[in-house]
Amino acid sequence: MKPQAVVFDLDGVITDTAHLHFQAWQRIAADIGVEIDEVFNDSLKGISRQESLRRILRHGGKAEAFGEQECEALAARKNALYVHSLRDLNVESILPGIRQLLCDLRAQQIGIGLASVSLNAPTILQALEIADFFDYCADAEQVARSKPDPAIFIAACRGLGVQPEACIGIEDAQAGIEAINACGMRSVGIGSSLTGAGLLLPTTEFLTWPCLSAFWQHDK
Ligand code: B16
Ligand code: MG
Repeated sequence: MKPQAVVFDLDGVITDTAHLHFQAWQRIAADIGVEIDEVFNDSLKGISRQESLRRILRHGGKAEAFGEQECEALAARKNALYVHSLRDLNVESILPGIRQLLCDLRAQQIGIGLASVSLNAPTILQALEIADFFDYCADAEQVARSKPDPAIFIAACRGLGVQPEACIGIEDAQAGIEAINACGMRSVGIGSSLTGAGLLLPTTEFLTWPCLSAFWQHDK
């Protein structure tokens, strides 16, 4: 027995752009008198751009300080900084083990999907030169609710033409693990501080096809 598909999160699973998001948000936050640190940044992982801004404003006691248009302008400035910082991304920016896993999944004829809330996901996959591996990438623009809502994972499974129960989802964020579990997929967490993952691996180096296959069969 094999899973019919594996659905990947992007940031933190395929490549590590969390520090680039952080640097961009830190600049924007500083401009409006809000201080954020790496610990706070952890709570933004897997969270959409607009929701991240709302959390930053709340964190700085400025939840009501900006109108809708000003928020859109702040988010657009953050994105411009972030996109600029992506210029150095290349094939070497793929996290350890991921390329091999994509090759093995393909050899096993297992569907490969993406469930990232990043609107920059297509650009990033192209820069990493792995876009062709993906059978379906859920479009974050069409998903109104951020993780932990399962909508983005459900959209990925639907696009792949498989039931969530027949799939594995891989995430590095707590909100993402909750999203995977909520739609009945089997969850694999990357990191040390996640709760509720069906399988927890310290880094992507441990994320291999034999490991996923054993998890699937053991958990069945
Ligand atoms: P963008 P993921 C998420 O990616 C990031 O973890 C999160 O920090 C970011 O705010 C979000 O993408 C939106 O990204 O501003 O590029 O649309 O983990 O879902 O792959
Ligand atoms: Mg992530």
